[in-house]
Parts: sequence; structure tokens; C-alpha cells
Amino acid sequence: MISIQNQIVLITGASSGIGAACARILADAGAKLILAARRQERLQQLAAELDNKSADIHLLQLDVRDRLAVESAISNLPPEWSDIDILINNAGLSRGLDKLHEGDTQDWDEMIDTNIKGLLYLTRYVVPGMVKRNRGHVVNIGSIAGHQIYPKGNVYCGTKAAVKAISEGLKQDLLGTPIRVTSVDPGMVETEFSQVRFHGDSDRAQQVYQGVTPLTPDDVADVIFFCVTRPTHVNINEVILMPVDQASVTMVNRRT
Ligand code: NDP
Ligand code: 8X3
Repeated sequence: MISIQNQIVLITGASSGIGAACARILADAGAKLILAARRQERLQQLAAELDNKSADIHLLQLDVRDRLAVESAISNLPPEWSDIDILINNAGLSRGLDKLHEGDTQDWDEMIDTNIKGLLYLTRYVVPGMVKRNRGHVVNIGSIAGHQIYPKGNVYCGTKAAVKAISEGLKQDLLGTPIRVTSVDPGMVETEFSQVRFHGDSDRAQQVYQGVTPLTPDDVADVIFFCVTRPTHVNINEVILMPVDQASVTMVNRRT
């Protein structure tokens, strides 16, 4: 296991769920954290919590869909924060659960712009520095939905299939460098994910996890921590994790 003490880790989507859980576990291990998301007040709350543990934090209010904002945020990082060691491309969302031919095109744009293009922009502006410094690790948060399609999952599944392809492509393109690329692909995790998918309909969101023990954000962060702390010659290419109550994207054992 390698230490990540004082390594600079940029986490997108750090204001909630899996991203916030990553921030907590990495702060405990002494990493220096750049926390990015749109909701600044959420980032500030998390920073205050981590501050109590003397964590070194830099906040970035950032919409990953905005290419120019991403480029400017990365190129204007203060010098003490600019040498990013680990990029966790976690920001992402699903919007709606509709048959493709009845889908809301605004929902599609939001998913494609965030899950695919946002991840690409961060990668494009952060990885060249890693190549120059001859060190680095990119962790993309994919999904079981990138491996298997479910009814009405169409566009969301498409974005996560793209993340899978992009992770594999990046690994190939970085062959010959020491930079590592990992895709962490969870099944059902209880976060704000379903609230966002159903545009704030809490009852519908809760039903997703009814009678099931889903993964927690900490479970996923734990796996990410494992991946980034392997010896430097080891690359964990892809991890699929799901709750014991889930066998595939559509097979879930519900007790009620
Ligand atoms: P949450 O909704 O709890 O967190 C999503 C995070 O993404 C938030 O911090 C949100 O921050 C951020 N985000 C969304 N859009 C943008 C944007 N345009 N710019 C910057 N940040 C953005 O969900 P999860 O923690 O579950 O989701 C994290 C990742 O895990 C996603 O990629 C998701 O697809 C993936 N995933 C989730 C699973 C689950 O079952 N929950 C399973 C498999 C994968 P803010 O709104 O403040 O910008
Ligand atoms: C989130 C998991 O199955 O809701 O990526 O699409 S699922």
C-alpha cells in the first residue's frame, strides 16, 4: 500500500454522496483535497467538517459542463494546488426514467454534458500535467449501467457505457507512462442520485431503495481508496461492486 499523505486529489461532485465520502476517507489519510461542485455552500459545510480534522482543502465552485470554466479553473489553480496527483471524475447524474421515444431532450443534454463531456473536460485539462510530471491516477466513476442496460435507462446507460469506453481508451493512450486509470462501477448506492433523477420527488426516490440494503457512499469510497493506494506498478482497471441484494442492474432482491 502506498501513502497518499500530501498527495493532491481533485474530486468532482464532492458536495454530496460518493464524492463527499471520498473527501472524508482521503482527508483522514492526509491527502490535500480540491473539492469541486456547483453548490458552494455544501462544499463549505464539508470543508468546515474536514477542517476540524486539520485537512488541507481548496474549494472550486465549478460546473463541469462549462468547458471554459473547467479550463480556467485548472489553469488558475494556485501553484501549491496545481500539481494534481489524483483526479476523481465523480460528478454525474441521471435525469428521468422514460422510454427513449418519450424522453425529455433537456434531461438527455444534462446527462450527456455532465457525465461524458464534463468528465472529458476535466481529463483533458488535468492529465497533461500528470504526463509532464510523470505521475498521476485518474479514477472515473462509471456504473453497472455502463455494462448492462435497463428499460428506460437508455441515455443514462449510454453515458456510463461511454465512461467505460473513455476509461479504457485513456488507459491505452497513457500506456508507456506511469499514470494509472481506474473505473469504479457501482450498482445501487443510496445518495441523492434518485432524488436528482426524479427531479426532487422524494417518495419516488425512496422507493428505489425499499426492502433492499443498498451500498453506502462510504462503501464506494473504500474501494476507491483501495485503488489509489496500491503500489505504483499496479493498475486496478475496473471494479464492479453492488449490494448483496443485487445480482444485475435489473435483478434486485426486495424483502417487502
Ligand atoms: P449525488 O447526487 O449524491 O452526487 C452527485 C454529485 O455530482 C454532486 O456532488 C453534484 O454536485 C455533482 N454534480 C452534478 N452535476 C454537476 C455539474 N454539472 N458540475 C459539477 N458537479 C456536478 O449522487 P452520487 O454520489 O450517487 O453520484 C456520484 C457518481 O456516482 C455519479 O457519476 C453517478 O452517476 C455515479 N453512480 C451512482 C450510483 C448510485 O446508485 N447512486 C451507482 C453508480 C454510479 P452539485 O449538484 O453541487 O454540482
Ligand atoms: C446508478 C445505478 O442502476 O440506478 O448508476 O443506473 S442505476
